[in-house]
Amino acid sequence: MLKHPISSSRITRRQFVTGLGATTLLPNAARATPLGNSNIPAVSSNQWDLRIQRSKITLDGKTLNAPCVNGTVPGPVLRWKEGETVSLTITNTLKEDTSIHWHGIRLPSQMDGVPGLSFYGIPPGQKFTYTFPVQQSGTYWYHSHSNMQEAIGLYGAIIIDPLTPDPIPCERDYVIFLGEWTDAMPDDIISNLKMQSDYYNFRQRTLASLPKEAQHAGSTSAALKDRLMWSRMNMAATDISDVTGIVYTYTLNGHAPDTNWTGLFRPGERIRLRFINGAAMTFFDVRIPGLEMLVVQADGNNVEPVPVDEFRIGVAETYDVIVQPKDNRAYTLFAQSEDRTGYARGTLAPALRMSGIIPPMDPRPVRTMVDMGMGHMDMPSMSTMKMPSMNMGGMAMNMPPSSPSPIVEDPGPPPLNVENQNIAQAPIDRTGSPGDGLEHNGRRVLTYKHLRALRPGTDPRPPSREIILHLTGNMERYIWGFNGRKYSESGPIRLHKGERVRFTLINDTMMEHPIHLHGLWSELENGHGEYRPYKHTLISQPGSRMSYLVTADVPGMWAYHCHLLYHMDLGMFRTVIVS
Ligand SMILES: [Cu+2]
Repeated sequence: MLKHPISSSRITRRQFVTGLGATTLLPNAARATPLGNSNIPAVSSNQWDLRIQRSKITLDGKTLNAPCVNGTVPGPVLRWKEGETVSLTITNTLKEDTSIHWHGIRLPSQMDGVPGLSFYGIPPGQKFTYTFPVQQSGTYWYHSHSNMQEAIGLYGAIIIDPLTPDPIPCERDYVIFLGEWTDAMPDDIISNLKMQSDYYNFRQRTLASLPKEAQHAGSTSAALKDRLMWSRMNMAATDISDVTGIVYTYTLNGHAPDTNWTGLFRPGERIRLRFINGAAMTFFDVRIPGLEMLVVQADGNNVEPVPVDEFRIGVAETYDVIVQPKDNRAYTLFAQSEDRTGYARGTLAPALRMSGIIPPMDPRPVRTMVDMGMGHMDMPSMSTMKMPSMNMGGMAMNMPPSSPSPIVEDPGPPPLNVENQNIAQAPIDRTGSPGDGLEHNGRRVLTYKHLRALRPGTDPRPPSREIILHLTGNMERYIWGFNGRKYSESGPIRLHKGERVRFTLINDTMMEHPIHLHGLWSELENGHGEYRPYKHTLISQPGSRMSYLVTADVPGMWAYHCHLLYHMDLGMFRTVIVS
C-alpha cells in the first residue's frame, strides 16, 4: 500500500539515532572541551563580532557544509546584561543573503532581522550591525530568518543576566540546546512532503498493530470502526511529526546521542538547565530519570516554580529548570521526539565519561477525535475546567464585570477546500493537557495551566478587540495557513500602536503548531488572572481553542508565524503591522 522511494537499507541505517559509532567532528575550537560550544561566557559582553560562514560539519555520519556562526553548531552562547545596549556586527561570508533574528527579544523592528519585513537582509560579503537596548532577562535564542539556513545549523543561545538576581541561586548553569541534524536538504524535504505527506512516516497502523488497538478501543470491531473513520476522513491517526528520526539525528548542544554531551556537578549542588528547542520541526518530551525538575522560567520570564518529572518543549520555546542531584552518579538528560522516532540525550555526572541508563522510548501518541476538534474525551482539562476562574477559551476570565466586551473579528469556520481539510466542530481548552502522548503516563508533566507569572502583567487593560484566527492546512497537499489561506493570499493583521488585543487561536488541524509573534509579548490566558505568563511562542494543540493578550507597544512590521519551519514556509505566516 505504501510505496516509499527510500531503500530499506537506508531506513535501517537511519531508523533510530543510537548511532553506529560515528564520531562528532566539530571544529577544533568546539572539540577542545567535552562541553562543546555550549559554554556560557564567564561575563556578559555588549560587543559581539559574529561571522556567518560555511563549515564542514559531520555528525552521526551525516556531513553538511553548514552555514553557521563562528564555525560551530550551535553558534556561540551570547551573554548580555539587562539594561545595557548591545552591538552585534554580523559578517556574511556566504554566497547568499543571510540574517539573524533575535528570537523573543523586544527591540525596534528594524533590528528584528526578518528580511523583507524589518530590514533588507545581509548580502554576501557585507556586514550589518544590530544595536538595541536590552530590556529583559532570561533564556532566548537566535537563528537565521533567511531561506532554510535555520534548518541546517544557523542558530545559537542567548542568556541575559537580570538586573536583580534570579530568585533561586544556583551553583551551576548550563544551556541545553536541542536540535536536529540531517544531510537531507531542506528543499528536498519539502518536495518530498509535497509529493507524499507521510513520506517520513513509516509507522502507519498495520495488521500487526490491530490487536493492540483493539485492546485500547475495547474490541476489534471498535478498533476497525476507528480505522474506518480515519480513512473516510482521508487522514492518519499516526500523523505526529512531518519529518522524523528516519532522516533526523536529534542533538543536544550539537552532540548526537552517542557522543553524549556531559555537564559536571558535585552532589548537592543546584543546577540551572536552560532548555532551548532550536529544532526546525521537532517537539521534544524532556525528562531526567531520577531527578525532579523545578520549572522556574518559560520563554525567558519567571514563573512560580513548578516541580515536574517531564515537560514538552515546542519548537522555539525555552524552559529553565533547576535540579539538585544528591547522589554521586550520572543522570541522563532524555529528550525524546514527540513521535518517538528518536531522542536527543546528554548526561549530568560528577565526572567525565560516566553515563546513566537511557530509558526506552514511550509509545508514540495516536491522534484521537479530540485532535480533530470533535470535543471532549477523558481529558485532564475536563477537571481543570471546573476551576472557578475557568471557562472555554479563557474568554472574559480576566475582565472585571464592568469592562466592555471587545469587538470580535471572527472570520467564522474556514471553508473546506484544497487549502483546508478540517473544521474543529467543538474545539476545547487544552491548556490543562500536557499534550498528546503525555496524558496519564504516571509522571508529573507540565501543562500550560501550571504557568503562573511571578509578577502581575504590566498592562492591566482589558482587550478592546479580539482577533480570531483558525490554524488550517491540507496535510495531503502539504499546504498550511491561517483561516484557510496561504500567506500570499492574505493581507496583514493591522494593530494600532498602544492597542490591547486578544488573539484567539482555533486549531482546525490535527497537529501542534508553535505560534510565534515577533517583537511583542503574548500573555497566555490560562486562568491565573493578571498573573498571565508572558511568552513569545505558544503551542496550539490540535482541536484546541486558546487565547492570549497582546499590547501593541512597539511600532513596525512584525512576523507572525508557525515556528515549524516548513509550515511557515508553506503558508502559515502573516505580517502584523503596528502603526
Ligand atoms: Cu505549524
